[in-house]
Amino acid sequence: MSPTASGSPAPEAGTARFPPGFLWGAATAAYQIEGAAQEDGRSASIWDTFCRTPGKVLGGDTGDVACDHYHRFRDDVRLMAELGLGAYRFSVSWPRVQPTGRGPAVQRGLDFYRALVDELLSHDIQPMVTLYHWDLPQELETSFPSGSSAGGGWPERDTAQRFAEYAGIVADALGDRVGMWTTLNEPWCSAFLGYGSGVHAPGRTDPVAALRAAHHLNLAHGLGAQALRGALPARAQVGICLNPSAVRPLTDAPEDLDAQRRIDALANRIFTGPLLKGAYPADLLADTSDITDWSFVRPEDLAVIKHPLDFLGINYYTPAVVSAATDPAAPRRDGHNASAHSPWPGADGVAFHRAPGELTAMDWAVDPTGLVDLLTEYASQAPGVPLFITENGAAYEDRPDAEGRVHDPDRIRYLHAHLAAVHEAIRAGADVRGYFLWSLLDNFEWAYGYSKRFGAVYVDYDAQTRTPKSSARWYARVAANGELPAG
Ligand code: IFM
Repeated sequence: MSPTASGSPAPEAGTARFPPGFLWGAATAAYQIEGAAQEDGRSASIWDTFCRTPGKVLGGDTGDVACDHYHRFRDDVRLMAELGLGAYRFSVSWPRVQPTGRGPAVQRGLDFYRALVDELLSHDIQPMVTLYHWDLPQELETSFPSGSSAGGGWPERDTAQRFAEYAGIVADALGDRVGMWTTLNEPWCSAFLGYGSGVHAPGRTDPVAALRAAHHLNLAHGLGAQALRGALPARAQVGICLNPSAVRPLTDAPEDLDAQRRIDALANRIFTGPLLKGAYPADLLADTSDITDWSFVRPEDLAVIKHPLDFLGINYYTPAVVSAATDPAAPRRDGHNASAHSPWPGADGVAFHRAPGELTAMDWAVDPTGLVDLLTEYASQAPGVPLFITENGAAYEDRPDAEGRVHDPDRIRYLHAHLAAVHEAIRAGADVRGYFLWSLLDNFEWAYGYSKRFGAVYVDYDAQTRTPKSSARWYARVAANGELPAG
């Protein structure tokens, strides 16, 4: 997919004008900010359970309170308006609107999202809804159709049907006021971190379950998109947010190129194959044939998954550098929490290396060339499908100074370089329509708890105060001018 580890030349950081109508937004996710975990009929999600499992989340942190956005959303929307955001991407908490993942909806849950959307619209901020950002109702993980051996959750086919039902419920409630919809956020993480390495909820470590989950997430996207189409006005735009990996071989040696091919199959083509071409890649099926015969894929599924996309959301943070493993016992450094279990079924012989570049607080290398590569690659793989960057950003060790201000020059540099990359991809012909900074607020960073701050706005979790960091002010100016200043 991309050149060797040194990457392509860095995009020039000069003044860059973005096309008229380019959407400047920020993104969040329900479990990471809402809190109110036991209120108004919400039930437990797999993340509530995972957080309560000793040793799974740093410091035993939970999303119980998070940023208390459930109660403070009006203030948060006012803040977005002050920052001049044109769009806001948020996710709906499935267990808040359909507590057991089956059956009737809870009106109070839906009312919350209607009120949030109304507040956004009254400030001229376009909502983009994500239906699933990892908070599966626990009940769907725990109880599943009798006779199934998949063990519930995404490895279970029925979960895809349940997702379609839930999609229809949310579309009925918000379809008159939301124009942009995405089905899933980063299905790779749900499948391979949730069921492969087990560093995400529900914490299972079974390669077959991970591959089954990937397929049922693809199917859920297809069935969910059908349900959205059936309920939404024709003007509504329906897409999906992927976190494709810019995979680079350490060297051009054939064994390193083969490592790149394997990871590209598991990170990228396992989703884009069925989504864009209606088939799983032959090399992926061959690489994993010792693990599964893929008989959980029914031929009719593939046409469902290849549902026309109105846009494709791309989440990007850092590239991956891979080689053939010289020492199979060496620790894997693949950008995700260390685990004894691999999130890469069928790729045991692949080693991950630190990409060149400065590191963020996640130990992720700053390398915007990966974003240029992905955008140009996806523009050619999905011709005619507009692209959005639905997440991009960085965690740093932000702290208020003596006056209470938060200066985050590293984040400004990161954002500048990545926006320059977006501009470069647009100049090269990619139809990129908007950019959502991850994240509006500091928030619950999954297995890292509250230890990592990705926000453009600093959150004091005890006082629940919000302080825009200097990057938020910087981003507001870029959004207002539609132009990136010379760097
Ligand atoms: O915080 C996450 C988000 O939920 C999904 N994409 C990556 C972000 C940073 O890790």
